[in-house]
Amino acid sequence: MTRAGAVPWPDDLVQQYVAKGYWRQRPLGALMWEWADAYGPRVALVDGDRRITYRELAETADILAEGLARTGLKRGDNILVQLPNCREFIALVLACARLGVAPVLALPPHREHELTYMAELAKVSAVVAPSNWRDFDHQSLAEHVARIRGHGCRVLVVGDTVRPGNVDLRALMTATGDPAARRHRLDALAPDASEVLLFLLSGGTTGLPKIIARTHNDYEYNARRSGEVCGYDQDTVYLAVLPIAHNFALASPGVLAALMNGGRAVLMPSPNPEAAFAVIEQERATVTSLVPAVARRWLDAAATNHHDLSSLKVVQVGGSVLSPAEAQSLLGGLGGRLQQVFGMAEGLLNYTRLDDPDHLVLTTQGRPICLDDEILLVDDDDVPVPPGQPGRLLTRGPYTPRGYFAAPEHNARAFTADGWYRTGDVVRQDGAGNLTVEGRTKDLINRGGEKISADEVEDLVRSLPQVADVAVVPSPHREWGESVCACVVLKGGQTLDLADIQHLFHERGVAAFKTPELLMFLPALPQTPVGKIDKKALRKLAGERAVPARPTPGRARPARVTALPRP
Ligand code: OOB
Repeated sequence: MTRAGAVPWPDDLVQQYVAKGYWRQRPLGALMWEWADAYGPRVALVDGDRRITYRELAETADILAEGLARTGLKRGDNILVQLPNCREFIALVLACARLGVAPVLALPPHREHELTYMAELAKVSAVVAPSNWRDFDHQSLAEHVARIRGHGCRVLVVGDTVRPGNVDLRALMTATGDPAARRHRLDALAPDASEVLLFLLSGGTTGLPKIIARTHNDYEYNARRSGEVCGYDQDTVYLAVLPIAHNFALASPGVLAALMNGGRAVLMPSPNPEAAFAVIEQERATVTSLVPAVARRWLDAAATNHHDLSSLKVVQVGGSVLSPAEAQSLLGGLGGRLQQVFGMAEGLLNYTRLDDPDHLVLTTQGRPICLDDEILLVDDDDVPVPPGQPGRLLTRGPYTPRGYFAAPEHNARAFTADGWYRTGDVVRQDGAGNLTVEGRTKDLINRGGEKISADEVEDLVRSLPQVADVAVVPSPHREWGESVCACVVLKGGQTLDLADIQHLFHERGVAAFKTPELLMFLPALPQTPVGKIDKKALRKLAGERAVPARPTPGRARPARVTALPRP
């Protein structure tokens, strides 16, 4: 069964990937029981004071799978999942894998704007959300999204106050009955490994985010091979502080590889350093993954830290640029060995290796995990650049899908005719294959690892009646690396401030992290000789007006408004 909208790999490559052992042709739900059979009584997941063994996890996932089936979900269905890092998240992904139901992994900060779009794009049959999270009523939002989606879309809630009409997900996780019989019944429902396991969200380059269908085969390899490269074994204790809805924390190598190897995944709801340090000490965490923005916070906090972090063997950093100077301070700063990671929800993963010399760990973002990851660096005309020169990175491989889900027009631009994915990153490759990220051509803002499409923000700002034209560019930010800067041309006699934009974004239900933090007024947007908006010039202007770090993330933003003289 293939989902309409998922783009398959060419047949000859499918055969090759299977023959080479990349694709195991086993659905993840079956592998889950392999892990449970091998490591049954060992602790698989830690979530607060809850410790869940491999056997409990597999049995719970099975119980939940049958519970989901009772709500009407079946093989081939998609569901929208918006959960923070918690045990229910993992149990749900595994339960879905058992049934051939594919979760679309939304992020906790997403709101109506993103969720309604994804629900429709993936034609979901249910929305799963916490009842409340960080003072936000997700249950009401999920109800709203399900109503707009229609088609009998159900609401499944994780939390203590599940309203009538909605399904209590935790109630679906308890049942009596013979686990072996249940396992047998579910084995009979197993999907094919070539089917979609889950959907990851792309930062996207134009408009609203695209979703990426990852199959059982390719995503299992993504996690398994990452685990091999990163030395995962039974002693691995992976601390998940970044959202596990992201590929990085979920499967690069993340939670999934910890589970595959008989290790342990410790789930935390936020990357707050004080809380994380206490948990590292308590759980003797051996590895964690951070974005540079979080790594910087951890380094600051480490100066006054009294917790024992000596168990940390590896600190992975990826998701956005880490300068060599920052990498240097991370080499010993948090105890563990630094490992740079350059990855993407679209597939290709690069890691510096644990035995690489320091100079590679400091100056490169590593090399691909698979011999069959194809790397091509090209110029603006798609002509390969000479070795050692920076170029636009194109890639293909056994865990890089050949297109976004249900996005044929976008795919025509984002992929070449012969299936290369245009990453939008500009990189250099050394003789040994190591990549260094030098920049990007895609029009987005990378705010602390969260990717924000300039286009999407521009469309929203342009809808304000005061705005004649707008271009959105990154502005350097001490804390996030980049922040969103809106360069606005006002209509005659109009005024605007950041509060107006914030109000609009709030009204439209846009994830807060996309809201511009810096506003610049221009008499006209600068243009390139061919008449395109000159974003390079705007980035330079925005760069001269860096936003200071905010004391409390997510709270009031500093209203930095800059009026520029007429050029
Ligand atoms: C990870 O995945 P995404 O999908 O959120 O973002 C991918 C993009 C890359 O194309 C690149 O532009 C940027 O994020 N990026 C980096 C980077 N790692 C990712 N830019 C510079 N240096 C790096 N080390 O971000 C992701 C997925 C799996 C593992 C790690 C990161």
